[in-house]
Amino acid sequence: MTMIRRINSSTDPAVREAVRFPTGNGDRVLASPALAKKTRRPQADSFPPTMPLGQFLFEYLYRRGVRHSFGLPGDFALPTFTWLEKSKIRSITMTHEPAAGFAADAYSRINGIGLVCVTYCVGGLNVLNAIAGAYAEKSPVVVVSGAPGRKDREKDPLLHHKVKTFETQRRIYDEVTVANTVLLDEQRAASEIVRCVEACLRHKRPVYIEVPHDVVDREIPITGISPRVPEESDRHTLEAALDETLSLIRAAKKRVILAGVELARYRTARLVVRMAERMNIPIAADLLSKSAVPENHPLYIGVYGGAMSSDEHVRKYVESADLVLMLGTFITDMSMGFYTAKLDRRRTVLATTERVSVQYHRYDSIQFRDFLEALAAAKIKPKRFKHPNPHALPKPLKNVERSDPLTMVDVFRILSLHLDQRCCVIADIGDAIFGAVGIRSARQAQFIAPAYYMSMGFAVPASIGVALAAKRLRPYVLVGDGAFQMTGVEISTIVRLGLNPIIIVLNNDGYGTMRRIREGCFNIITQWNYSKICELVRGGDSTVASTKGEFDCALSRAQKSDRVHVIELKILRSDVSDQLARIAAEVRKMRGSKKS
Ligand SMILES: Cc1ncc(C[n+]2csc(CCOP(=O)(O)OP(=O)(O)O)c2C)c(N)n1
Ligand SMILES: [Mg+2]
Repeated sequence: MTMIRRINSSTDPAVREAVRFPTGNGDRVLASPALAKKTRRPQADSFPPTMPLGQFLFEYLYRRGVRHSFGLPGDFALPTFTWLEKSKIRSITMTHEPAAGFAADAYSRINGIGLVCVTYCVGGLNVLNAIAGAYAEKSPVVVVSGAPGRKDREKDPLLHHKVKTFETQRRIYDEVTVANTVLLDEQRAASEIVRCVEACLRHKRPVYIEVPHDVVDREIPITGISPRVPEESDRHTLEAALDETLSLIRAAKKRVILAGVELARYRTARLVVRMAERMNIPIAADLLSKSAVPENHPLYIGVYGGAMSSDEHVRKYVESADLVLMLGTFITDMSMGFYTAKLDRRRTVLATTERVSVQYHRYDSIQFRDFLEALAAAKIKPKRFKHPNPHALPKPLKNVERSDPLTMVDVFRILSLHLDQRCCVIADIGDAIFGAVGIRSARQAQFIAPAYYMSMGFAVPASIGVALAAKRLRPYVLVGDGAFQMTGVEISTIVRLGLNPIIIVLNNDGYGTMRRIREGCFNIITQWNYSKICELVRGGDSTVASTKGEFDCALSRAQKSDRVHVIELKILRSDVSDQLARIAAEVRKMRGSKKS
């Protein structure tokens, strides 16, 4: 029987670490009092009455926490890039805009806000998919796009990079942003910039700022910076939602918290950990929120996602609980294991920044943080529970198995053995992300993946965003051969910046995930000699591994070095992780296709 009331007194160093950093990657970085103070909403009188537009734009972004920009210039954007260069923000030129978008997305998840700078349409529309992903998964990215000038637009000419009208790009961005603007009016430019940046920070979603090249140098009046008016919960609604939730918690025999991704985005994981500790409630995560709550916390039980759960014990525990507290959770087909999750509304409380639902009752006008704070402060008698998998940590590698061929299951096990709190695992789409559900480190490694939008090509560029946002984290990229062929050349930027991620290419000769669902020639890709990429970009080291021992040695060697490492793993075409095997079977059933 497990009974954990206080963990602060633990003698286990791993547990003490969890107590110090109880809130997932985002919190740790912004929890730095110095940065939090520097990034407070600026006062109106801290700016001169007028400034050149470009100077104000990047100064405001800097004061709101942006330290790096990812992108690629173009003629319409050159004057904007010149202001960026003069600012305190470091500009990182990437090989291709989609990669800039993924890097900025990962950076924003950790830093709390990020920036992409591109040129009109050819750049802006290239980065669109990554920004759509940032919208879907709530990542606060500011997109600044250079654009044709005010004068250029007068007679509606056919100008290079224009698609249909001069409004086309902004209108497309309307679908993937919470605020957008074209800075054609100098009088309103400052207040428009402030409106967009503040919306990005408030909603944790992308915004779009279009900067005509002949306006960016103009002197603009600095207006529109007003102090933040905090949004408040309706007191009576909050009390009613709380009463109903607490009576369910009191009555429940078996309770569990499903910690969601909004806990990381809104820096509120520590409230949920506190609540769990006071009430002695076990915590599960989902794929999108993995690592938001420390995985080495004694109350943590693993990743839940129906058939995609980290193990059957977690699945059974969550599905047999009579109360599931879903806090900050996105209920997506992916995180619910393609509808294999069994959670019915009668036994759930769902609290997000958008709503609080207790069983079938829905409460509006409640601030997420207020609800969590009230729960964390509530008095509830702790209940004993039986930890479903107290020995979930990976088994050490034995000497006798070192020469065995490497399987996907072992990839995640061996990697887990090498991780600690200085590591951030970034998983791309493919078996990299499905298998990563099973990563469990004894020492609180971080985890990032586009686990809802699921766009391939995320991980290698994201490692640049992670490395720049949190210098003390070393990225460990897990990427399939297919996804690597999309954005792997970003290693070129990694080498130029002197960063040192460890990039693990899972080479199973093609689109393994697709093959599991439906076989066809469309799943064939060209076999590359992945380890030669270091020669191409003229930097880093590489290894090829096909046994467990070789992978283990390659990781140790990479960890000792300060350069980027590419480890190519030779995986059998037919081999997949347990999670992918289960999920693919479900999808085949749903879609009626056969695996050959
Ligand atoms: C941008 C994008 N295009 C296509 C897909 C569909 N898709 C999902 S997994 C996958 C195959 C991934 O292949 P690979 O990277 O080799 O990983 P594996 O499945 O072999 O582990 C494809 C094509 C996607 N998710 N994103
Ligand atoms: Mg593959």
